[in-house]
This record gives sequence, structure tokens and C-alpha cells, in this order.
Amino acid sequence: MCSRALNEWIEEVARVTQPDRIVWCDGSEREYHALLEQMLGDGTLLRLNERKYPNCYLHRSHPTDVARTEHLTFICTPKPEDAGPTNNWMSPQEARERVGALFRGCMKGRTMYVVPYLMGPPGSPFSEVGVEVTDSPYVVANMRIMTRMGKIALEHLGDSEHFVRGLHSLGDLSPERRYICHFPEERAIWSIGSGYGGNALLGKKCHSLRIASVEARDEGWLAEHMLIIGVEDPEGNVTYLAGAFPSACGKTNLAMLVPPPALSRYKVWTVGDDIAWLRLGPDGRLWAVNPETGFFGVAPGTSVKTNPNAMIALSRNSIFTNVALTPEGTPWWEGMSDPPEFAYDWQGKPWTPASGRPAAHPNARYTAPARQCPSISPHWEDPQGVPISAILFGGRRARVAPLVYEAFDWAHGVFVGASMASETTAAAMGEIGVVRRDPMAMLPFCGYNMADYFRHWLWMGTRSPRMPRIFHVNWFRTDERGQFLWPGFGENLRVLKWIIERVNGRGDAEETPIGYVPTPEALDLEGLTLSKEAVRELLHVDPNEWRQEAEAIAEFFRRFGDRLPEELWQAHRQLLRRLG
Ligand code: TSX
Ligand code: MN
Repeated sequence: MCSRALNEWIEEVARVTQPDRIVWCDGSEREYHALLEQMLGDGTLLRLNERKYPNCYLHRSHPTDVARTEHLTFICTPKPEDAGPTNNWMSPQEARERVGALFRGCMKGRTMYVVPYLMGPPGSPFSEVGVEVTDSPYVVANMRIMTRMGKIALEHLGDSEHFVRGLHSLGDLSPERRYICHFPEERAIWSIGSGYGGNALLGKKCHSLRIASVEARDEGWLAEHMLIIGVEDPEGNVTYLAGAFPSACGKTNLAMLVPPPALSRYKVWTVGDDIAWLRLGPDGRLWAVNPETGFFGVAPGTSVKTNPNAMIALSRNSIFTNVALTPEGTPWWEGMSDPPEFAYDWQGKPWTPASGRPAAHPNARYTAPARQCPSISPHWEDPQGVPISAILFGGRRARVAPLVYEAFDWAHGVFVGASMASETTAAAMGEIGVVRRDPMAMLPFCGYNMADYFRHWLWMGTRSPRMPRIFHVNWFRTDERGQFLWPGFGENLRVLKWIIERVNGRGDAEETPIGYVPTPEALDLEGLTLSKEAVRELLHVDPNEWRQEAEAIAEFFRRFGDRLPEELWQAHRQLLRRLG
């Protein structure tokens, strides 16, 4: 029943890469365990404590291969303008020559795995088939957690030639010969020289965001870097929200939020923590699915306090990458609990709290099945998706951005998303506290010119009178001494409650130059000990700060030249006018 186009492509890839063996993956439990045994045998994986972490494994990556490499990630369109000023561009011809040369014979002596996978629920009109060819068994094992792999994908494909072609090889793991190339016209991805998640699990960022964003533009939908949650109120009504946040804003924590005691009659359901595919439904509402089946989460900072649902999800059937290992064979990372007296660090070296370096890599990850998350929504695999009532854009801002505000309308909301920014945190990212623009949290993930992407967003808003309302949130505002003003975490549900009230025509707000901000009384702060002063500060919109912000936004917008939609400049002028 296998697609001829698929067979022909696999033959062609094998001719170029010359593997010793070809293995077609069926996605079965049995195949998974054989693969794990093989990796335990060759040292790719270590088995963790079977009693405390059943069926869990540790992988230590090459020390220079620990994160996505944006400077080595390319969009390969015929014209550089089609990649836009925020992407690296390489001509398809140069990519075929330069990167193609690296694939020649790269699988000699290795096994080539053919990994068919489905992004999206079985039987859903949202869903897409991809096939990743890889010489990394670690990639295959992670793909089995993150996607619907094997038989189900081939069934979806039938004899069609319509699938995303992903070619991946570890190559020699040298950063000098590392490339992640995307060919949106051919719906193809070439990745070589890295085994790291976002570079190598091609179903995730490469397919579900970069390639899918181009398809979404062409076909009239949205492929977004968003979490999806359902908030159930005490009466049992569930309101679905989607949210885009740059890194280090706690997106996975928000996706798995546990209500605080004062709102214990509410419940937050997790639909997805990273990617949303959104389409207009027959009812004119925007419906969303999570194309993935797992969480590829940052381990450091994840604890029973910050995210108890993630801790349960990752406690079995999970793969850990670059975490520390305790003498009892359990994983450990900074922020998980009090440090052990002794551990092996992410590179396997002896470590104590006095070592003066982190035990886990700051970008250490867990790969955990979504179905194991206690808050997973009963609707997370619904083929039609869930109806989205509000879109949240967020950022980490010590000042300027209030706790929450609502955009005036869709076009203004697109302006809010396009001008999003966040402050850097991790020392690994360079200086800390620097404001970086990251429109819709898509800067590293949009597969085409972001000016065109903004135009696509604006157009989507003209297609239905029932589009979601758009909000901006900031959990990270600080006082003059640098202390966080808002308690964050579960208490963020108080902000979501106001957002849901607004969507339902309630919830008091004050009109400000930047949008609708809750009145202090409109936020449910019962059981919180926040001073009146702190609330005032959290909700304050300072015209002077915002005039500076507007100039920074203009500077960013100017990078797109005359390709930037006029509506965004219009929104910018209106902001300046309202600021006086
Ligand atoms: O994930 C976070 N969220 C979202 C939660 C649903 N973090 C963790 C950092 C990002 C990876 C947060 N950190 C949040 C937040 O809302 N807010 C903060 C800032 C903060 C940190 C600590 C405290 C309060 C705020 N308070 C105490 O530690 C007692
Ligand atoms: Mn992400």
C-alpha cells in the first residue's frame, strides 16, 4: 500500500547517502524497545533507576551540539526577499551543491531509518504526513514520543506524493559542517551535523513551523508557536486560549497551570505546549490542534513547585538529554530540588554543589509523552480541534508592558503581536536583560518573509467576524528594586479569568493608549496579598516609556522596508497619536 513517490525518494536518498542498512520504522512498542536496547549497548543511552523512573533513559549529546543553531539555519527560496530580513537565506542551488556534498556517502557503515510520521490527530483535516530519513537512533526514539510514527502515518499517506521530505544525518557533528536547510517550494528539509532536538527532530520546528507556515500562507490557515489550553470555570464552561511566548517566559508552565487555592474550583486543561495549527471552522470560529504528541521541555527550573504536571508526565517512558545523574540513577537539574551532595554532570564528570558550574546543561531537555500529563485535555486529539476564544501574546519585560491588556481589534492585535519583545535571561545567550523583538514568538520559526507573514495575519482577521480577541500579558514586571511585582505561576489564572470575562462581554477595563487594561477591581485578587501600590504599578501605562517603546518598534519595522503592511504603520501612528 506504499506510496510510489515515497519509495522513489527513499531509493534516491539511499543512492546519495549509501547506508549499510535501511530500516522502515513501524512505530511499534517492540521496535522502540529493540532500538533502546541497541543504544544501551553502544552507550548512546543510559538506563535510569527503573523503580523511580520506569522506562526512562539519559542521553548525553556531543558537548558542542546542545541547542538549536539559528546562524546555521537557512530558508532556501529562489529569491532572498522571500526569506526576508529576519532569516538566513541560501539559494536552493547553493544548498544543493554545498550541503548536498556533505550528504554524499554520509551514511556509509550506518543504518538509515525511514521514519514516517503524522503531525496532528488521526483522521483530522489539519493533519500532515512527513517522512524523516535519519541515521540517528536517538532521533527515531524521540520522534516516537513527539509524533504519531509509523503505520498510522503510512495509512494517512496512502498512495499520495504529498508529504514533507526530511533528510537528516549526524554527519561528523562538526559545527563547521552543520546546516539546517528548508526548501519551502519542495516541502523538503535537509539537516546535517547536529543531533539536537530542534535541529534533528524534523517534525517539530522544521516541519510544523517553518514548512507549515508557508503552507498555511498558501492555503489560508495559521501554523503558530503557541500553547493551547482550556480553562474550565466552576460551572463547567471551558474556554480555549492559544498563547505565543518567546523562550524563558514559562510557556510550558502556563500550558500545565495548576489553579491556586483561591480559584480551586477552576481547572486548566492542557491541549499543547508549543505548536498550534489553526483553521477557520464552518462556524467562523478559529479552531486549533496540537500537531505533536509529546513535550520536548527545558528541564532546568522544572520542579514540583513550578510545574507538578510536567514532573508527573516525565516520571516514566521519557528520554532525558544533558541532565545530571545522581548516584541512585535518577535525573537531576538546577531548580528541580535541593542539589544532591554528589552527581555526574551533563558530560558525565563528577560534580558537587561546590564545583562552581551547573550540573545539568542550561538547555537540558526531557522528552515526555503528552498523554501522561495529568492535565491533558479530553479533547487534545479531537480531529476538529478546539475553538479558540482568545490569543495571548506575551513577553518578559521588567518595565513598560503592564500585566495584561486587550487589543482594540484584530488589526491592532496583529500590531501587538508583531511588536512583541522579551528580555534575555540565560547567560548562555550573551548579555542579560537586553530587549529582543520576537514577533508572535516566530522570529526563528517563520519559513518566509515576516512582512508577508504579518499581511497573512491581517488577512485572516478579515475572513470572519468571530476571530479570537487578542491580549498581551507580562508576568515579569519588576518594582524599582528589581523585585517581581506579580506572583506568577498558578496565580496567572487570575489574569486568564479576566480575559475570559472580557471575551464574554464582562470584565471592567480602562481604555489606555495601548489597549484595554483591567481596572484594579476587575482583577480577582482574593487571597493574594498584593499592595494597592503594586497593583497600580502592574497595570500602569507610562506614556513616556511607551513613546520610547514606539520608537524601538518603528526601528524594528523599518527592517522590512516597504514590504511591511501599511496597516501596521497605521497602527503605529495611531499609538503615537493616543500617547499624545
Ligand atoms: O514559568 C513562569 N511563569 C509562568 C507560569 C505559569 N516563571 C518561571 C520563569 C520562566 C521560565 C515565572 N517566573 C513566572 C511565571 O508566571 N513568574 C516568574 C517570576 C517570579 C519568580 C518567583 C516568584 C515570583 C515571580 N516568587 C517566589 O519565588 C516566591
Ligand atoms: Mn518552542
